[in-house]
Amino acid sequence: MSEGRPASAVTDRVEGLSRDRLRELHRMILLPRLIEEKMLVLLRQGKLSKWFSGIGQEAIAVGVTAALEPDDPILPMHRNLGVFTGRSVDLPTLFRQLLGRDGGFTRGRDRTFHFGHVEKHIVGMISHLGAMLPVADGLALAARLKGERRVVAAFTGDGATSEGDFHEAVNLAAVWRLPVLFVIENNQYGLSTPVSEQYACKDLADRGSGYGIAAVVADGNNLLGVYRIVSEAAERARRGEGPTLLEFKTFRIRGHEEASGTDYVPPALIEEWSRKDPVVGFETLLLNEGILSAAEREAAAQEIRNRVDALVTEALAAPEPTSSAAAELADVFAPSLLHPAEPGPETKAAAPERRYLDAIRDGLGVAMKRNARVVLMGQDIAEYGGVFKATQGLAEEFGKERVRNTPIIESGAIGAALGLALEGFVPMVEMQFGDFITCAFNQIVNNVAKTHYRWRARVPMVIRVPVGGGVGAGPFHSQNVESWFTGVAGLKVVAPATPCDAKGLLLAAFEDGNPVLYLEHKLLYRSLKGPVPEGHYTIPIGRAHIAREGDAATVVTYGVGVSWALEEAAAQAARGTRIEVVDLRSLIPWDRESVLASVRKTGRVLVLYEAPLTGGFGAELATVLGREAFDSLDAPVARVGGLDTPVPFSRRLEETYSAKGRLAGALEELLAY
Ligand SMILES: Cc1ncc(C[n+]2csc(CCOP(=O)(O)OP(=O)(O)O)c2C)c(N)n1
Repeated sequence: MSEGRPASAVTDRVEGLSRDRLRELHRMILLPRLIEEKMLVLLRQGKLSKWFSGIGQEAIAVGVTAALEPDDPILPMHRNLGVFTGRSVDLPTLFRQLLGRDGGFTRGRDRTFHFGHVEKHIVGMISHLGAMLPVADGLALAARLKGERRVVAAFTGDGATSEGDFHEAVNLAAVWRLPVLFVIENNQYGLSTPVSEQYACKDLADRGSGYGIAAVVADGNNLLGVYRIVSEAAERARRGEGPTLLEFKTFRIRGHEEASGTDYVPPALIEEWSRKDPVVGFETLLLNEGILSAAEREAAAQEIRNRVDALVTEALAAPEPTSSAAAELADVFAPSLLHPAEPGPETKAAAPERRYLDAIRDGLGVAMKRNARVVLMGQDIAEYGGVFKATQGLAEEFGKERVRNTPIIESGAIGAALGLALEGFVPMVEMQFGDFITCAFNQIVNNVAKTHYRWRARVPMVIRVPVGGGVGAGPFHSQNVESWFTGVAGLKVVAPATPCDAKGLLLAAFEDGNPVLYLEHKLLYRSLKGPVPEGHYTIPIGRAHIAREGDAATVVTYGVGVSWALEEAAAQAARGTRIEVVDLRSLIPWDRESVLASVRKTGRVLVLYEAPLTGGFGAELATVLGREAFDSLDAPVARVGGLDTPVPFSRRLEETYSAKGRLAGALEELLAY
């Protein structure tokens, strides 16, 4: 800055930027400031419920947005209004969104900046800190796979750098040399916690060398400095030189959110940083350089204030959002893209016998051949073929760009898959064991599952989850995870019980165009064989299958439960009792009609599942059947599940745990009722 320069001095360029560009930048930084000032007034008037202020930090959001190309994806956080205004999102819609009115970007489904904007290449945040950082990796990978030179910028606060997702995302970007700029807005507080209680390194940028990537620490209140540094990092990324960790030092002048105040912040710090206000600093530079006059500055501010007032008036006049249950439910999933292509009985009869595991591998190969946008990710899935060998040979056949070993990350892999999905890819993530899906829980239930409902972006994704016990693998390699997810709106859940369904449901999951949890049973991998038609076919998601016909009672089950039920039905048949076995195949959505028809026919039903009894998915089935089939029932709905304990390691103990051992007795009881 050339302070003290005579006002008459006129410069054509500052830091290589033309007068017009500098004046444009001035409006870009002024607009979010003046909108925020208005928001604070509305807050005091009770017309706005909550506001996270970015006042004093605008140079970062504006500098990043201005330095990137319009089609470079940006993932802003809660103080980054400048990204939205910088990308010129439709302001009337934005104001209705900010003020929670009808006609906002999420139509009342989520708050303030929690939305993405496909045309503006903005992927909005969820509340959970850190969660968008691995998504940036996926967006960057998508750009690379498409051969585009786009760069992705992901924002994070200093506090959120303590989250696991931050580390997984930066490490993944480093290992894959992805064009991502991780932009840390270090405003020195995470809610009330000062940075001295958040991390122990001097600068967060120091971590860059630990990840093996470039890192820069710089003044975040200097708009032109931010602009230059981001431009340079973006150029490096476009040249294929990988990600950069950018730490911009700034300060949160106001409270964490307006209601919480700043009592815990030393006043001297606020005073010190108020003197470094980025808007005032930039204006002073422009005035000193003769780029802008005081009168022009005032005129620009007045014009923006008037516009903001009008936008607020218009938004506040809009009604509160309304909807119907049907409309809300309709947006949980994107319309399915699946065109059913079920194999006919002759095809099935002529099909070669294959193991369940081979059917899965076959399905993966067919999916990859049919759609070049299918990308597989997971631990040890490339040359090694996965711990169960479900992906064996695929890296050789389709290349390592599409069959990707990830570091040992679950959350990061799902986040990256979300980024790929948003760019039109169809990612599949293999959980090495279903149990490890807990490490990806947040990404799945909060990020992946809710995206379509919130802002209608399609998320095609398959998460393969090797589940179940019976293999002596103990409490951390044997669990059934379905009930952790079936209560989460936005996820489809399938659980094939046969090799034919394993392939057909997998292909359906790839083609559905929504997130699908595909629960494959480890015990069945090598123990179950059956006909598997060659080539492409699908089994419709949401349709049950009568695995054995009968009239005395119905067993409704899925996954390994189908094998158990068929075994028991065969034993009953030998005694002259015909048990009907309904294989659910899909849990979400589940086929109420077929199950109810069976139960109404037999008048007795037992719901069987491998997971612990209490709170299992079968409890949902039992409730619905108990009510809907009440008039046809000759006995109360029976339910058999695992013991309410962790899955024990010893095989003997696991037999005690397993629902299998209690099935015969429960069925006898049901028949005798
Ligand atoms: C996973 C998670 N934990 C806690 C919170 C609650 N929370 C919201 S913002 C915030 C502070 C964030 O600090 P920082 O990342 O530095 O960003 P800043 O608010 O300072 O911009 C906290 C703790 C959250 N949203 N998500």
